[in-house]
Amino acid sequence: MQRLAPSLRQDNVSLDLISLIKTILAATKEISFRVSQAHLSGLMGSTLDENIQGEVQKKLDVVANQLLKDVLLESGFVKAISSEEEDNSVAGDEDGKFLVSFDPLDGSSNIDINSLIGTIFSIHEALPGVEAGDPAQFKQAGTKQVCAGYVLYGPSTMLVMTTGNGTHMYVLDRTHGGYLLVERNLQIPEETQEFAINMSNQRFWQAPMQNYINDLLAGKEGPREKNFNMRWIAAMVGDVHRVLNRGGIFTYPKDTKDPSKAGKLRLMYEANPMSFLVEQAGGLSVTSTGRIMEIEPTDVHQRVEVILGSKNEVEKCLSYYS
Ligand code: AFP
Repeated sequence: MQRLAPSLRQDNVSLDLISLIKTILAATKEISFRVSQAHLSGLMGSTLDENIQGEVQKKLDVVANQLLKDVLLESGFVKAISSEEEDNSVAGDEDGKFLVSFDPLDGSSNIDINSLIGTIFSIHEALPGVEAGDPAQFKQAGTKQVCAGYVLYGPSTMLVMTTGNGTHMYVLDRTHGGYLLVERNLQIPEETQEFAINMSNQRFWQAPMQNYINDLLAGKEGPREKNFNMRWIAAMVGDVHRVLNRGGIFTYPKDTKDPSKAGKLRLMYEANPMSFLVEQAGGLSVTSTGRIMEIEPTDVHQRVEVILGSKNEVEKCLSYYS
């Protein structure tokens, strides 16, 4: 099985970007270890703090964030970072070539039940002429990402990553401590009979999403003339991993549950990196009005509605909005 660096060189990834990716992955190996030991080392449960999104931070959120922040800011490759757990973007090296946005532990409500969680990251090139401390660095669309990926802390620790040459999957081999390539060029099947949505929000959705889901639920006897299955992991990283591996549609639509949030998921460190991975695997990733990766960001913590997965099913869902 191929090791990480040769697989990236095969895709003509620059040495600087390879070094940055290795830096991120060094932190994920430590996070993977800390997650596995959390019960034994007093890292379960919540802190007394909230992040800027008003969510209570888990102890592991804080540890994972600090690990990533420290290695990235010390690396010399990074001009600035933004994280779900940081109020604002954080300046790094003025000469750093890259910007990294990350969700250190996605799905943190799963921590306490030993269920799927993961780290999501997105890399852009830094803007020359814009200072490291200036949040305007991050006002770059998802189409400008040079790398995106996630590490899933499940039964295996898995890396799924793209640098724009397909979406590849790796497994952390604990015998030598590195990630090994297990599948090149994941391809999402165009058709599916599986959907993922938090059904408890049904009454808050807009009419088109209500109608679409009602038709899926009607099964063989309904207009879709086939039965659909439903899955919800409550960690985007786990749901997208399933979609990348066996197809499906995943959505967190706009709802009126909390008028201050247009959608729940965050553009910069959830929706954009997942969109890059999904598109590179032949799927679609959109809002009800357009491609997610074309959104010009206005804020590092901005939220967005997300509909992604198997191409034909995403198009079908969109047809309910037109
Ligand atoms: P955290 O990163 O704060 O744990 O949020 C996880 C998440 O944003 C996303 O990964 C899930 O798809 C979604 O929340 C789950 O939302 P519900 O709590 O509504 O099921």
